[in-house]
Amino acid sequence: MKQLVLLASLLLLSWTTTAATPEINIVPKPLLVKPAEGSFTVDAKTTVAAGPDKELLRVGRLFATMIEPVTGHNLPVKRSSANAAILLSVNDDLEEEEYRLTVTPHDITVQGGSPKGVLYGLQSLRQLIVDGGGVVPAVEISDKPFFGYRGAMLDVVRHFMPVEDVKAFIDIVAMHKLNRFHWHLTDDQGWRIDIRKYPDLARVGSIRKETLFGHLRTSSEYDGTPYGGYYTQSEIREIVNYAAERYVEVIPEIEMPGHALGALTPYPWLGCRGEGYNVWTRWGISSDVFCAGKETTFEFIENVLAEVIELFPSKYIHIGGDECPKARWKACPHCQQRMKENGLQNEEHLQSYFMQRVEKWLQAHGREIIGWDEILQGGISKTATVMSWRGSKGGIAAAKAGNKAIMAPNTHCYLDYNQTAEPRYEPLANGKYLPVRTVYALDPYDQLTPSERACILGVQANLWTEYIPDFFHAKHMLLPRLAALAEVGWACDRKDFEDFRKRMSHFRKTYDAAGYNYATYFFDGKDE
Ligand code: TNX
Repeated sequence: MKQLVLLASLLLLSWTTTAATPEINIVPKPLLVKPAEGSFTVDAKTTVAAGPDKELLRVGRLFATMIEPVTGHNLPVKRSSANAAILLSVNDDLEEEEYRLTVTPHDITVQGGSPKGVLYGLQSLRQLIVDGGGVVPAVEISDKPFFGYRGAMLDVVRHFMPVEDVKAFIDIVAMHKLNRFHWHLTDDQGWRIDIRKYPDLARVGSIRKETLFGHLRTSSEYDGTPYGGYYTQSEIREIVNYAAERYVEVIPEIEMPGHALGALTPYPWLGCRGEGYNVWTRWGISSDVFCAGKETTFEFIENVLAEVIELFPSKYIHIGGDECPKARWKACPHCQQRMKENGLQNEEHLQSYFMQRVEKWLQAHGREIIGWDEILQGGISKTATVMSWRGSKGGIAAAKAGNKAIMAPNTHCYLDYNQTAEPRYEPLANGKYLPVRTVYALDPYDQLTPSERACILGVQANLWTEYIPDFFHAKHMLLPRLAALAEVGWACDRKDFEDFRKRMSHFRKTYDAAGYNYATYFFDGKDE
């Protein structure tokens, strides 16, 4: 009996000690978390020591501004300091994006395989600081991402986002430990990047006469107000730098051969009919596309891309390839002639010719292409990377063919879709239903053998903005679903939805501290 009582009290003791250990709640879920005794308080007296590395000094300063809402002032960041409490360093034994975060009652050390890894460690620390109001539980964390490509796309065509908003989007991307910003810059509803050789792209192609009011399926009302906006080359450089400082690579998308009215309107010779184009005022898919027969089209595209690669140092350039109706090509003598000369059996093969020709040009200039999954139709080169959007099947087919693929299926990654099953309580959105749970459930390796899995570079969330008029609303669509996608990308091997739900109730405090507008359906249990 005595023994039993002893056992019971021992059990109780161990239960109470575990219960007393403060929880470590970080999104995306870290690889290893080892709680320890005690805590460290970050306050106005805390200093950061970054060592001799200039880059770490910069990362330290970035961190200081991120936690300002909690500390109330910008923590001093120094090379070394006797009373430094947060110590940053690069540890060459770690992988580039890997980090180790150790909190003891005396200090906090953040080691990364590179300054990028250190920043990821600091993003985790930021969450702990916010969650505890400055009191950080002692802990040892070892963490690294599952996928190398973790992206988010922003469509600035359907609705234009000013430079400051694009920067805020990049901050959000970095906060979620994502590392790619796919920037959708051209489409039927506008051309948003200044190209020096073709000034009318920005001057004329960026403006539409008016915009559809309401939903595409039910409305034929227009707002009667001209709408436009574009980025100058110096603004583009500023944004690319801003992203690079947060270890986010910007991948520009220049759409072709479809979604091209932004270019055809100022330069009608780019289309098969050669006249009668207007920057679109509706959403959807226009049947007017780049003419694939005329040499002048390719000359134009190469000249545009020559300026694009000057502005964007990214390894990949996205060249679209989606939703290209073939009606104009069927009726175009130039396109038909091109098909005959090149032995192309049908218009799908002509599209394939188009994409492969542009890919070759980019390759000759040291870049690789990404295209939407339609680039599989009519044949694809070995070197193209497929972005799967019409479900996962395009990505699966690409991986089975040995092509690299990025999973961004609309079934899981389209953050323009509704967030609840009751759209009437939500602002106007696309209409399809995509709650946090479904984003979280994405399995990027679905139906793939271990060797095919190596072709999956990672995942991406897409924010199309037909129904997103401004960045305030964009945040409502992004957050918290982007966190679910981030966990798929970072912690695919350790997903657990109920655990995610619990951690999110803490992570939302970091959204609050940053002043972000986010959707609350998921937190209130109202999204399913
Ligand atoms: C499909 S995804 C599109 C976009 C739309 C989106 C709306 C893709 C490659 N094309 O042009 O904005 O659906 O959800």
